[in-house]
Amino acid sequence: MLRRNFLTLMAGTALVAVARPAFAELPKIQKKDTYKVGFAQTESNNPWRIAQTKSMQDEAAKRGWQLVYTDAAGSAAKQVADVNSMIAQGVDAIFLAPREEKPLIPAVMGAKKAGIPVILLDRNVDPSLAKPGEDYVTFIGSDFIEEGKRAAEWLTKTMNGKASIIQLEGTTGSSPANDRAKGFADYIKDHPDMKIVASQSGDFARDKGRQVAETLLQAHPEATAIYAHNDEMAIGAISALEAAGKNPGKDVIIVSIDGTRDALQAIIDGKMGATVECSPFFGPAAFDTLVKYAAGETIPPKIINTDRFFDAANAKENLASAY
Ligand code: GYE
Repeated sequence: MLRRNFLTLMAGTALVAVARPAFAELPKIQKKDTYKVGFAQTESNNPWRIAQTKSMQDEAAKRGWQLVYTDAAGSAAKQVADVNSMIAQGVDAIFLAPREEKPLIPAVMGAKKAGIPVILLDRNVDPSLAKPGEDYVTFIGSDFIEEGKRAAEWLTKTMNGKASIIQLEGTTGSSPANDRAKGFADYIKDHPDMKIVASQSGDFARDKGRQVAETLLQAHPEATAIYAHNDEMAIGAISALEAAGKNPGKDVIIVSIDGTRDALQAIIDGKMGATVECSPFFGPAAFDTLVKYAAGETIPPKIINTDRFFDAANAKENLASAY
């Protein structure tokens, strides 16, 4: 009996040790002419995701690489399973857009254990649980804290330092939702009349954003501004305002993030104030980074995209090239 307990305990210990090999090195990748790579997408319910997927597929086609593409359909658990299936298919490397910061850690560690390098695209994982240069190669994406700050700065100026703000948050537990909230809050801290009166997740989705905005506007009819963590929720908020008999762009000022075609059109129509660009075009940078890594070059822990800013001054001239 005792011995059996001891053996079970040992088996359990061994399992834990295997799940997070503390000292194992970042997997290497051989230099080859073409690769078979995986791209694990989070969901495809918005123009940003569709543009990102197309950018990856176009780049793979251009280089003649094989792309194993999966769509987690909004489920972190499915995304972990998708990565496991890529590992089983023996891909050379995995591009992962981790839907949430913590639940995707097992996927990153599983690939590392299997000797397959991972490059994180657009979203990050919890930095205390997995590290660039150790557990995955690097993170390529925008500076979400900066995006939140830029949105807050524009809103503060436009509202002359006074606003009752409804915040529509992105997917709970995702790095852009966490950091866009933080950047915005950090900026308005120094402006005491800029107040967030309500804040709730709309899961980065248009219809969820509309529903949440509807509820929050009923509870806070005094709101004079909406800060949405992405354009899809901002467009949802426009519908909610109109349904409530309010005039978006006049009664309530909207600022958000992404730079989609619909958002630029809403700016041109005067319904939305501004949007901070967050580029979804990752293909060239993602594939270039893998090639450099295979060549033995040192890859920085973060590769940050440069993003523009759209408002009434430049929305029109950028509409045709928007996604
Ligand atoms: O803003 C949003 C998408 O992770 C940066 O996710 C990305 C965000 C983007 O669904 O529209």
